[in-house]
Amino acid sequence: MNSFELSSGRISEIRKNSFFVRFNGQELPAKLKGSFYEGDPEGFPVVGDYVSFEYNPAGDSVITGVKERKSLLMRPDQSKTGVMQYMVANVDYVFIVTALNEDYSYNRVARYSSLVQQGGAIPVVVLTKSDLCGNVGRYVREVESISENVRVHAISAIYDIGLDELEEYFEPGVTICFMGSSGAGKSTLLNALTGEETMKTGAVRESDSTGKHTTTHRQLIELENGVSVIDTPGMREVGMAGVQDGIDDTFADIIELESRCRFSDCKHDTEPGCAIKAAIESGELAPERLMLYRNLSNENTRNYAKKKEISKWHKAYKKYLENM
Ligand SMILES: Nc1nc2c(ncn2[C@@H]2O[C@H](COP(=O)(O)OP(=O)(O)OP(=O)(O)O)[C@@H](O)[C@H]2O)c(=O)[nH]1
Ligand SMILES: [Mg+2]
Repeated sequence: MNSFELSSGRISEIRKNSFFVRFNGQELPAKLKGSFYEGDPEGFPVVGDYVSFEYNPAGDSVITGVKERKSLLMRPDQSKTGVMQYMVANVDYVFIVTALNEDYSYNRVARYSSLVQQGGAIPVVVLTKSDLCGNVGRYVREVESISENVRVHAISAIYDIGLDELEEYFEPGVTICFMGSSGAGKSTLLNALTGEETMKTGAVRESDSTGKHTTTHRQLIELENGVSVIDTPGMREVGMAGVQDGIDDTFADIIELESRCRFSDCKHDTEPGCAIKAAIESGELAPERLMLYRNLSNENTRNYAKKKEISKWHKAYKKYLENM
């Protein structure tokens, strides 16, 4: 390839403002073309993006464009400013990795499932450390009860239990992203599945079973079988913002029931002909699932309002600067 020829590759890693582009089995260091900084933050490349770039054999190549995305996962910034953080793109499956100890949370699985479906990927809950749990079946059933759109597998990476169930996802051309809390066993699972020490792993604190952020940045690895995997650092919080469709997909049965209420604006309170109340009475719908659906939706609406407020403020400030 000649220097400065336009090629296309895939973003494998981002460290501060240094980008790495995977091209022909190499990782090329790259920078962004200046115009990216004037555009929308959503247009910035993230790990997993396919990009066009000008090759520079002697130094940084220059990323000139981002190709259309098949999926894009995002979450609200942790500092609760209402700004979105774009995480990974072009992922087919997200392994929502949750350990079968104090890490396990019904609520968090629903949150991950919502953001994954919002982004256009398929959520697969992987319950790890099954060797430490005496009642694996109970947790599998509980995850299954959260959403009919979520798949679930219980595994032990250390004792090689259940790993064969995950093979069906490893089809050539597929991209799988591993997400979950620090210490949940994402990197250990990745190593077990690839049969080599691809990622560093770390011990967890005994006091609360959580990890110490052994993996510090997102990284895309291309395996020999043509599958790409993305390991990510542990996430502490999964806030809800801009993911109402994803929440509705997770709780698709509730949306379906609502459509059967006699009144289209039914509050499921005292209205006659309420399908939600009838489903709770018959035991078809668990009241705690309805509560979870409402809580996640309310949080999503609150954060969205905050985001709009910030963008209004941003625009006003820009106008003020322009008129100075
Ligand atoms: N008993 C048991 N321990 C496991 C299993 N999988 C992982 N571990 C242990 O859990 C600890 C954390 O594993 P990691 O793979 O580093 O966790 P991680 O999710 O990658 O954590 P971060 O990189 O910090 O986000 C390590 O001590 C692993 O040996 C398992 O299936 N069973
Ligand atoms: Mg890790």
